[in-house]
Amino acid sequence: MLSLVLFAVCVGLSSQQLPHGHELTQIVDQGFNFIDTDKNGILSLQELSTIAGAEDFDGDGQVTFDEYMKFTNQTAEVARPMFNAYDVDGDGLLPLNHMADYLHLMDKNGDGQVDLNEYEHYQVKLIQCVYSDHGHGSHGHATPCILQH
Ligand SMILES: [Ca+2]
Ligand SMILES: [Ca+2]
Ligand SMILES: [Ca+2]
Repeated sequence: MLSLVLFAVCVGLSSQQLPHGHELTQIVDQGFNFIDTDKNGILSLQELSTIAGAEDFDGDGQVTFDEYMKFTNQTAEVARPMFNAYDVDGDGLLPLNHMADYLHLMDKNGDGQVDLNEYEHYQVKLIQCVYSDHGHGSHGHATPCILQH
């Protein structure tokens, strides 16, 4: 089970057209700055958990697709591929208690925190995977974009 942090990334995506290069990096950086509430250039588990909790509007400990769309303020077309990438078991729910696992995925050097380079590396690859699959005949969870390091 991955998680929910990336939703912040979707904030910069206004259509299904995939930004790339510098433009994509800028969007990813915006997501990083959004999550990094104390602005120390590092994402802690607490910061990731805070953002994930903000998506859970009804406070039931899980983020549904409707909650995800509401948080990212995106259309279903844009939000769905990214939501599906997080929802690896396909039950339509993203539990909030998997943030540590998610941090671990991005934390390449294993210091328990995510710096900008680690975040950029993971998010750019994820976005490219998610949106390059979209519209090419894959349905739902046929091609989950789960990145290991
Ligand atoms: Ca921070
Ligand atoms: Ca919820
Ligand atoms: Ca790290």
